[in-house]
Amino acid sequence: MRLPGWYWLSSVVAVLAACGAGAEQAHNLTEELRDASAQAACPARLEGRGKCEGSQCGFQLTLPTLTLQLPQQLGNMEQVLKEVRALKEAVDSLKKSCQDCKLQADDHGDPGGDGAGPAGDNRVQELESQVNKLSSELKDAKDELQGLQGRLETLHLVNMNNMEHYVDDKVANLTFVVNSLDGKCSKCPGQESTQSQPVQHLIYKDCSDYYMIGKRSSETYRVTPDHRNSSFLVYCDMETMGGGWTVLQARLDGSTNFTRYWKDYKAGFGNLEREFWLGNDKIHLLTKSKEMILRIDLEDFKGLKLYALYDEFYVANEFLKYRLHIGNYNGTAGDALRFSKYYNHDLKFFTTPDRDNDRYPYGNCGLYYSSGWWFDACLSANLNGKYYHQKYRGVRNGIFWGTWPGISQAQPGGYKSSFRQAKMMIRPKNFKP
Ligand SMILES: *[C@@H]1O[C@H](CO)[C@@H](O)[C@H](O)[C@H]1NC(C)=O
Ligand SMILES: *[C@@H]1O[C@H](CO)[C@@H](O)[C@H](O)[C@H]1NC(C)=O
Ligand SMILES: *[C@@H]1O[C@H](CO)[C@@H](O)[C@H](O)[C@H]1NC(C)=O
Ligand SMILES: *[C@@H]1O[C@H](CO)[C@@H](O)[C@H](O)[C@H]1NC(C)=O
Ligand SMILES: *[C@@H]1O[C@H](CO)[C@@H](O)[C@H](O)[C@H]1NC(C)=O
Ligand SMILES: [Ca+2]
Repeated sequence: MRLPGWYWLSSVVAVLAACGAGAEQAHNLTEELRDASAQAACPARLEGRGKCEGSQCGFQLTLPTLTLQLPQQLGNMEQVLKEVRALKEAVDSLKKSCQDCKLQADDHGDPGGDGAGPAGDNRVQELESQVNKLSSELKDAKDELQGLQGRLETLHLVNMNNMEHYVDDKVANLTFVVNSLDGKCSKCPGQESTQSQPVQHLIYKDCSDYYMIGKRSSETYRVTPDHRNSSFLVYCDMETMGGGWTVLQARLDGSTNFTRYWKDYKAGFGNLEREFWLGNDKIHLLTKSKEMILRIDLEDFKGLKLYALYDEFYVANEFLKYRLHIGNYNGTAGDALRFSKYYNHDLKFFTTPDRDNDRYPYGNCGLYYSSGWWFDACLSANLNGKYYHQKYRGVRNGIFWGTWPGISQAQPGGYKSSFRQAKMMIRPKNFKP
């Protein structure tokens, strides 16, 4: 009997060979950077210097009259290096578990096992050498850049984002391969349960992944919900109801203007530590990557705090105008997103003052209510309304939650109540704190 794992392994290594081309292509960043779309904005070139021998491969930075600004990007390289080192450890442990596996197979005198075992072993070694190579090249590149920094600090630099995306992508790809290999390889036939030891998560898709590795402080973390896209920072709430929440939106003092255009809501705006909208593209990626629940926390100026929980939450992509999907409601604040037959934000498109996708035929709800939101015709909730520091009169364009105590008794021309705080955050449905 042959070990099915080894067969599988060989196809994975084929994939790896392509991405291991990563290790080779890293020699030739020139090519990668040329491909990148942002290249037009990047007059500088980073290229392999001469022939690359073994893992020693220098980088040369060619600068016309330009721009350098390294520190932040160097920080990112540091991060990548760390990830590559962690990958290397994962490969080491994989290698070990595969060896153990092979010994075990030999013990059982598996007749068909000969050849397959050692071949698999070689492939893990190959994997290891690819990781080593990538790691040392990254280190060279980093040293080189650090060396340059002194000389170039008066200049303004290079759009390093291309390189960052490129490297991120390679690391994500390697990680994916290592993680999948682990699932197959660490299980020896006949010894499924005792042997397997999950490889440490190397890609954090959202805040719950940070929670799982023991992070308990509420602050910003870098997440990669989809390894084909670049990673980005999010604010994690590690305290509310068990923690692990990725915050999508926060209002607390009116410091950020939420009357914004489509492109702003798409990319996100504000300050992650204070008030912000994370951005519709990011929200889409986060909610696509795992099944999420939504929690909304609200507080009024009397100090009343209530919440709403939706057991599903998904935001479609831009092509589908970031259409909202919410599940069943639970909580204390009332189901204002699905208020009635006539006011229902579920399954509505996103509307901004410059992009009318709402159900109101005579005008743009986003323009009238000064915000970007999944307007119906028009609203029973709007957490992106204006921040009023006290009750106000006129158009109800403040932060609004239609099921809030007392709100329905308000007179049409009278005062409207306002909110001190609002927050929207998500967490995987299957998360158990
Ligand atoms: C890894 O990269 C290779 C080549 O770039 C690609 O063909 C492959 O699909 C990638 N694998 C994953 C899991 O993205
Ligand atoms: C890198 O890519 C460029 C452009 O495709 C090519 O001309 C050059 O020969 C490559 N260099 C190496 C070392 O492969
Ligand atoms: C917010 O931005 C909008 C659009 O640019 C502008 O009209 C409005 O005056 C701003 N509000 C505040 C309070 O700055
Ligand atoms: C993810 O990639 C797609 C396609 O390249 C792009 O349109 C989108 O803006 C990216 N999202 C983020 C959050 O970077
Ligand atoms: C709502 O949440 C509470 C507290 O978590 C739980 O006890 C209750 O069963 C939930 N109700 C529904 C309808 O899911
Ligand atoms: Ca309309």
